[in-house]
Amino acid sequence: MTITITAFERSPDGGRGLARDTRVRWALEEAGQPYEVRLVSFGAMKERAHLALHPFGQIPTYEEGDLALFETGAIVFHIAQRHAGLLPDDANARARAITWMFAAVNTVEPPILELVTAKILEADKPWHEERLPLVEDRIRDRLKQLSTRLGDADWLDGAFSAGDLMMVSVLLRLKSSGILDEYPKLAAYLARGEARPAYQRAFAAQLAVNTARAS
Ligand SMILES: N[C@@H](CCC(=O)N[C@@H](CS)C(=O)NCC(=O)O)C(=O)O
Repeated sequence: MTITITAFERSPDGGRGLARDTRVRWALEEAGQPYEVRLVSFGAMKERAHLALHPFGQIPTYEEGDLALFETGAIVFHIAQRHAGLLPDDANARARAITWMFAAVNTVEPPILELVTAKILEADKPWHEERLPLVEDRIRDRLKQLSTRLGDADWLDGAFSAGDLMMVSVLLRLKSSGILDEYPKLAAYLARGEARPAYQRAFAAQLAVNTARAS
């Protein structure tokens, strides 16, 4: 059955791989599943046809036969459940990998998104300079804890899993901030994720869309 995902017609990041279709592409690449991409403009995302797929008018979405999904956590989980390579067979290890998926989107991603909001949407506010360090410190709290748990391991719980895929995807947004460099174990973890051939293919695919649009 054909899998179709949606992605930005033109990503605001210009192809740095930060738009969330990249994590879905990555999961599909890890699972060895071919997929098609329907590009949507910001306008089209808010129109009825797309809202039927995604109630919040965002990307990515995932369609496979009668099934339509939104939310990258749910999409990656669905892919990981249906195909080998992203979740361990052992029931307890599988539950722990799923826990890391939730931790990525529910505990680590929120303060990182706050930083994006602070930098992009609040830069002109009189309290911006005062607020920024507070937001950054909240991220540091999480990174310190995450780094301690990771320790010297390659991945969060044994072999690479969908939990790592989501966590690396979330941390990628910090790359340009310099904050990650304060946590060398996490910087190395991120680099390991980025070095995976499946990630490389996913990144190249989204970059091709964005550079084709730009030229
Ligand atoms: N929690 C959602 C977030 C989706 C999301 O924020 N998508 C962004 C692109 S990465 C988007 O479509 N932004 C445009 C908008 O909100 O209008 C998920 O993980 O899928």
